[in-house]
Amino acid sequence: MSRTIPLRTLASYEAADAIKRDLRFHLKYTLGRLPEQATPRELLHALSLAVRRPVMEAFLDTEWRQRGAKRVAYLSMEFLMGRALENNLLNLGLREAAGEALTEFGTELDTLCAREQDPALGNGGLGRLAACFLDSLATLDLPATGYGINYEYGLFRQEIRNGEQREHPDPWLDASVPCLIERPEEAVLVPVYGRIVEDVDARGEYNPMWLGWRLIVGVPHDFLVVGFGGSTVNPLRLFSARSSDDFDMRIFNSGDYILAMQEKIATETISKVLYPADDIPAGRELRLVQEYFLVACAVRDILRRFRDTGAALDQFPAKIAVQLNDTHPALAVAELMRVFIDEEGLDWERAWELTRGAVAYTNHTLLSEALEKWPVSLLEHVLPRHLQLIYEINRRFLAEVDARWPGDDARRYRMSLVEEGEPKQVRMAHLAIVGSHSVNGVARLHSDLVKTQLVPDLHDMWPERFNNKTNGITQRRWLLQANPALAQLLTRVVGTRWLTHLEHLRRIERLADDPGFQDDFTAVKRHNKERLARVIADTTGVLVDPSSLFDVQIKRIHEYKRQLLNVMHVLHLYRSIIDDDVTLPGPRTCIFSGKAAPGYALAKRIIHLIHAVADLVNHDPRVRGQLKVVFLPDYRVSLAEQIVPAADLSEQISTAGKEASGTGNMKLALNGALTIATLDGANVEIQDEVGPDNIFIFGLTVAEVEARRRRQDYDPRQLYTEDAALRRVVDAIADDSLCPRRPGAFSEIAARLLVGDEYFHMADFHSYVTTQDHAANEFRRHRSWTRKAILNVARMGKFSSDRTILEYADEIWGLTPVK
Ligand code: 26Q
Repeated sequence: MSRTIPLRTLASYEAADAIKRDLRFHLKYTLGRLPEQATPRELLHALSLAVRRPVMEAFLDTEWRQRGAKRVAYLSMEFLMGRALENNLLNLGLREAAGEALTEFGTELDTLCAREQDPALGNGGLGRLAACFLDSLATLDLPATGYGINYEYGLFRQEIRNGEQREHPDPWLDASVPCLIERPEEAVLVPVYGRIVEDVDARGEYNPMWLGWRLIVGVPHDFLVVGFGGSTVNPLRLFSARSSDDFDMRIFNSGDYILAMQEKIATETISKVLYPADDIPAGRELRLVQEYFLVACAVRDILRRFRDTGAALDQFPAKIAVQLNDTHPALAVAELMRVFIDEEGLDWERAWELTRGAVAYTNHTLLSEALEKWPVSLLEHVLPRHLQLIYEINRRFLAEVDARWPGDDARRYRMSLVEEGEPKQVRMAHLAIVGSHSVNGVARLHSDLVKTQLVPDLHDMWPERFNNKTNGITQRRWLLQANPALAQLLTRVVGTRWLTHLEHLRRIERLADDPGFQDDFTAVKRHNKERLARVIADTTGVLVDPSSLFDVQIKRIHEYKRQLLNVMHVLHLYRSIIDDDVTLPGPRTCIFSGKAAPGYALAKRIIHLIHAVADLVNHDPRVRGQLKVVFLPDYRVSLAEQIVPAADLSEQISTAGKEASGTGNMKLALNGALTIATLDGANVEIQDEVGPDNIFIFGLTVAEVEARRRRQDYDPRQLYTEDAALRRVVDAIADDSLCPRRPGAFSEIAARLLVGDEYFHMADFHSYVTTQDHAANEFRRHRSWTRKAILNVARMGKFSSDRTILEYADEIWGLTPVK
């Protein structure tokens, strides 16, 4: 007879009691409710407040311990944190205790946690990476502050109406957010606009004055990031833009009340909304002001902290590492120079040494259209002094280029920070690279392409600056929190060490063929698929079969990510069933989720197309349940947490050379999905880790894509003519049968495929279909599939963001843990 093991320690009973006590306290004295009358929303609020006690204790203790230690400032326009409460409970080891404390309120912890709104202060991969990094930094006891903007409106909410995306505002601050602590005492002042008056100082040295600026107040709000184990709690410092009362009073006093109010509103607009595009940078003045606002607030906060330590200014790079999450905060280079020169009175060489010594830059994209450039005229209008400094940085830089390659005007032209043309623009990636001591890509392949394709001239000049840091994800959120059933199974077999040492999961390799373990693993997957099937039924009304192959593509909608190739495959399966009487190896459920940038018309068309195909396939009785297509609206972190654990097949099918890394690929594989992928981004390294037998690779390689582009002989129409299956699919998109009431709705999509097909859908179609067919057959060999899935989980150790962060800390930041 097996005896139940007493899992709960005395400490956990005490913890439950403490939470219960604080929960009652906050219900009564913060929210004014008797426990019996509390609504679920109030309970959630009170529980979040109760959890603040241990969080604050650890935070204050962390600040004390970290004083004087070197710190990284992680500057990012986006942080996609996801829900905080459950994550904090798990990292504090209080999840059980909180569940226990809630029993007397007749509520389940899960239901309560599910009511929390996602803070969606990011678009996608880049923002979520920043959030995983903060989790790892705190878990590894590394001193770090995240710096970002406290957008009043996060990424828009997506609604689907008649198959099309509609955007709605996401006023996440409407509900009181107990995870944010306002710090009005630490507000900073930021000047923008105005003009430069040339002048000389008492010693006769050039001393320009920046006059007539408008003043913005940056009010910090700390979002506390609890590391696993709860000993280190680091701040994510988010700034809200407020107008300066002192400043506005001058206008109020001059009698123009309306003008004063207008100025106030304009200022507060700066932190109003996150730009919802992650492709073509909107060259909008408001975005530039947002970027500068972040940089200026962060730099002031960094320097205030630095001065508090009493260290001399030449210690700056020894005490501070500034990491730029893409070029969005690249103005930090100019801002640091401005502060060092104009405010601290350093000479240029010294200021440059301190700046370059501290700053490092991460690149996240190779798409040339996605590289940030700002018109010189706009910079001059918004940041006149910074433009002067950028010109001086460029003058000195080009002098170095001339010295190294005399007379090579073409090179000089390519390398300049300023792109000649109409309009003249500043290349932010060049500014970031010239002003940094480290430049990294986010996967091995990507980092190589940064060197050879994106900025080969800069790499020629400073090869030692360039390095790779392959992305990672935190297993605490993406396995422990998202997939409790699998987490429990793994812990039963190998213990809890994987929570901080993901490579420890290697130990389940020996069980990959063990029938008992396989059955448990299968039961977990089944459980997660049933859970997702309920979500699908509730949100879309479509009933799906949990024993079908769950084929999942979840990410932003983009041409280069090729959701369209996936849809083409679905149409191919459908037509084969209907026209050719084909029977699939087994039923398949194709699951899509993702948002399109509101201004990206073609991406929105693709969402519409997915819905049209879903409508067709799901309602045709001839399909006999072999194929279902669903689109889950409003993709966000909390929805990903429900989809990822239930996936069998992970779609990572970007055109080779376009996806910098991808991180969804890692989340899905860690949760036991097999990957169907091109050799792009981190997929290459995932294959290295799991082995070629445990992943489905297809399609053109980077070299093959490049060869076709170079030869300029890619002819999608020829493929259309020669391949009957492909022709049938393209015709189905083109011929209006999918949109009888909206003739022509998809004709542009078909036209793109036939003319140009920039992302090589047509070229990869055949290889993709063949590989999908292979995957479907493999899925029916249940034992062998499960073995592969287990090996995927076992071999994801490299893709923990803990590993990534340790590399950044050792090789870029020179940071050591403070325990
Ligand atoms: C820039 C200027 C103006 C407005 C918007 C933007 C903007 C905003 C967001 C440009 C790009 C982004 C986001 C990019 C992004 O998410 N890139 C992804 O980064 C991930 C983390 O490194 C990678 O895994 C993905 O491959 C990459 O696409």
